[in-house]
Order: sequence, then structure tokens, then C-alpha cells
Amino acid sequence: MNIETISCEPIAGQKPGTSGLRKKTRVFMETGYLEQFIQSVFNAIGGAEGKSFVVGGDGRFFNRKAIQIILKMAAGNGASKVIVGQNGLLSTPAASHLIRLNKTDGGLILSASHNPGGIDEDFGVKYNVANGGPAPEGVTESMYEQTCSLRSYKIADADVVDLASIGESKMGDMVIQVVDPVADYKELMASLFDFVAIRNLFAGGFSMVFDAMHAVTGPYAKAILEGALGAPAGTVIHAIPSEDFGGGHPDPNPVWAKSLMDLMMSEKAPCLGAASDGDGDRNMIVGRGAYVTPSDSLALLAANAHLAPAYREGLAGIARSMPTSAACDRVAAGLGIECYETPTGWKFFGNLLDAGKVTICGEESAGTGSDHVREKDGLWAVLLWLNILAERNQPVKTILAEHWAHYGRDYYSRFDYEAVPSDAANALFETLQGQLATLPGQVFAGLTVNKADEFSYHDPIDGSVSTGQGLRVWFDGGARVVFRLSGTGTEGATLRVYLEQYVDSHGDHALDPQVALKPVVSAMLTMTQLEERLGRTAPNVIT
Ligand code: VG1
Ligand code: CO
Repeated sequence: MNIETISCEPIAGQKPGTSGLRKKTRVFMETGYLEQFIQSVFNAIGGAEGKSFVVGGDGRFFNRKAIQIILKMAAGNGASKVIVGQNGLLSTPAASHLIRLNKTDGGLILSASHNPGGIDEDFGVKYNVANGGPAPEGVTESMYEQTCSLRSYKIADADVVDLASIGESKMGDMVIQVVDPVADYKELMASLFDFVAIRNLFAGGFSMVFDAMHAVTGPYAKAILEGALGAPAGTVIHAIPSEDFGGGHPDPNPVWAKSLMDLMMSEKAPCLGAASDGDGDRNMIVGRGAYVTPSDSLALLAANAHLAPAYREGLAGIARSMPTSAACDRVAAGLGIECYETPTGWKFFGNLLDAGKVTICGEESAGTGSDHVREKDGLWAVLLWLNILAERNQPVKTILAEHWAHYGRDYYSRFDYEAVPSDAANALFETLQGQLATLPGQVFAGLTVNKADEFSYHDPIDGSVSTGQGLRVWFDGGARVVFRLSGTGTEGATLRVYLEQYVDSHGDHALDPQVALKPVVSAMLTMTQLEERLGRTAPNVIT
């Protein structure tokens, strides 16, 4: 087999963000763009020689072509083996599991997650390390350094690989193993949950709609919910992954999964509604007439996890990303276990999970997961909910109400100001950064600031420090506002504003969150002059 070494000039801007490198698909399709990033990944991990990898993606436009390129580059760089999902498909959690199960050196996941797909939309590449989790910051930094000085890449001159048939083949000396994307993952889920109890739940007439949003979870949800668990055919909707996610936005939240939300708030609502994102790591949970915010879902799962076989012994600890609400902190306090606060992005949970400090982790952005893999896992969260519902035999709405009656409610909402000019977003952010020290004691729209800071994370396991992880402002009366600039967008800047108001166990838990948060929103707008500075009168997306 002939291996070519292609000379190149470094490409600017190949800096991985919160979750890998994301760009417009057409950018990834430019000559050498993907190749140079992949070569930089290989260089950053000390070369691919003799190493094994898992490769797969969420099926979006360019997925299969990208995989063919990656296979030729892995062979060109001397890799020993690549495990690929059939037809190039692997959900992010399934890829994480395959890395761990097969003890590969790492994996490449092709996805821009919840961003839309298609030739004019987004594409992305993420590298996961041997524990199955996203590359930690040190590794992503050295990938970026490599991209800045890359002068050549290696690629094998080989034929297109048949990804449709399961089985083994060779490209030169490199073994290519095409695997069923679902089988091992399904087995893992069956080992964690009481499938008999969930089967009985469905057999007893429990109804559910799972919206796979035309993305990668479709085949997984079909095989597990309708197959192994006996849910009626048609429970999983939009189950066939399409290259542009049916023209939609595969982000499981009340805005982008609106038809599911409408159904769940109607007379015809089934007992449970759920959805997942492009690459299958996010989830949305909604009961009949009761949307469960991701922060509440994390808290509820933590409080009830012992009802599922894998977590019967209890949890070692809980971790949440900083902007996630404090609902799970209250559960941790109740259970007498530690709650860790990490920066946004799943890569920060890896060390805590590896060290056995935490069992369950979550983010306000619809990500929940546990130590079974090293990624957030959409279907896992849905199955844990089903296991809990099978044991508790109560509607979601009642479970939520009982939870709040015990712990109090953390009203929560996120405002996203998308695609704003980077200059305006940065200026607003920097101004606020400069004001942090003088904010305490000041009153905005009737609310008094009692603390303000910029979040830095000191990893308790490896001692690394990550600075600049978001601005936090607390107000008297249990309110908090967090500001972050998104690290997954592909156009301009996206400012995320996270709003939270705690109401204790005796308070009113039945308010519309936007009503409960009105005073905090007013204080935030007055404090930042956000509308004038960004030229926006409202956020693009409210979740
Ligand atoms: C967003 C979310 C973050 C999540 C990340 C990747 O990042 O806020 O919580 O980990 O997406 O999720 P950012 O930097 O845009 O806020 V996924 O489902 O894209 O892998
Ligand atoms: Co995702």
C-alpha cells in the first residue's frame, strides 16, 4: 500500500471549543481542512503508530466521506486497528463505550451535536481519549498548537471501505472492523437497569413518545425501547437518521422539540415524552403537562438512582457544570455526599469519574450521564427515568412536585443571544468582568448583589487550573445569574445568560419559570445594559 505525504500550510482557527472542532460543513470540505486537523490530532497524541481507535459519527452530511478520509489517514499514520460503526454511525455515548470495552487508545467522533446538519450547516470532529471521554484541555491545546505549525500529513492510497457490511477487512496492515453500532450499547444498558420492570411497565399500558429528531439515537431507541422493552411500535418517532436531521435542529429542548412539547401539554399526551440530540448525548424529559428542566432532571435522577440496579449501593458523589442549577447540590447535601462544580463541557467530569469521586454528572444543557461511560448519555437518562417510573408508579408531575416539596424549587431558565457580533459580545463581557469587584452591595431593579466572581476550576484530581469559565453574580434572596460565551457556535458569538431563583420547600412551586424569574431578568438587564449593547430586544432561544 502506497502512503503519500502531502505538504501543506498551517490553517488558522482550528481551535477545539467546548466539544471538539466545529465549523461550517463547507469549511470542513475544503481541500486538506479535515486532513490537517486529523493529522494534528494524531501528532498531539504522539502519533497513531500501532494504536487503535473507534470511529463513527451522527450520520450528518459529510459523515461517511469524512470517515473514509480518516481511515486512510489512520492507515497512513500506521494505526493498527480502527473499529467503525456500521454505515459510519455511532452515538457519542456508544462510541465512548466501545473505546472502553475494546480498550482502544482513543476515538474520533464526527458530529456537531445539536447544531443543524447539511452542506450549509455544521460539521464537527471530537477526539476522545482512552478512558472514553473527551480529550482534556491539555490535549486539545496541543492539537491546536499542532494545527498552527503543520507542514504535511500522511494518507494511504487505498480503496473506499465498505461500511455497510459488518465484519473485518484490512487496509494495508491496519485492521478495519465494522460493528453493529447498537449491540454493545444495548447490552450495557441491560446491565444497568431493570429491563423486566420496565417491560412490565409498558405491558401495563404505560405510554411514551421518544423523538429521535431524525438523528443518531433512532436505531438505539428502536432496538431498546420497542425491541428489548416491548414498547409499542411507533413509540420512537423520527427514528431514521438523516443527513440534515429532516431539515430540523436536533436539539432536545422545548424550543426545537416543540411538536413533542405541544403533544405533552395536550389532552392526548402519553405518560412520558423524551427526545435526544444529533449525536445522542443530550436528552429532554417531559411528563404529561410537566416539563422537567435538565437541572431538575439531574437532581431527581440523583435522588432516585438507587431504584435502578446499577446504583442500588448509592452514589459516590455528584458533579454538575457551574451554570447548572443548585438543585442537585441540595440532593447531595441530603444524601451526605459531595457535589462538585466543574466548568461547562463533559471533559471536566472525566477525572472525577475515573477517580471514583462521582457516579452521576449533569449539565443544564440537557446532558446527564454516569460512570458507565465518559460522555453524557441521552438514552441512558431516559432509561433511568423509566426505571424510576416503574418503581415509583407515579406520574412525572407528582414526582416533580414531591421533590420540590422536599428540597424546594430552583426556578431556572437560559437565555441565548445567538450570532451576535463578536465585538459587541466581548465588550459586554469584558465590561462586566471589570465591574465584578464593585458589584456587591449595588442594587439593580430592586435586587441587591451579594457576591460576584469569575469562575476558575481547580481540578481536585490532577491539580490543573482552568480560568475564565464564566461570570457569576448572586443576589440577596437566592437568585443567581451566570454569563458565558458559547464554545460550540460557528457564527459570530453566542452569549448565554443562565438565570436561577431558589424558592424553599414552603414556597410556591407552581409558577411559570418566566414569571418566577422576572425580577432576576430585570436585574440582569439593568446591570448589563444588554439590550442596548447587543442591539437585541429578546434572546433568540429561551430554554
Ligand atoms: C454547549 C453546552 C454545554 C455542552 C456543549 C456540548 O456548550 O452549553 O453544556 O457540554 O454544548 O454539548 P457551549 O460552549 O456552546 O455553551 V453537545 O451535545 O454539543 O456535545
Ligand atoms: Co450532543
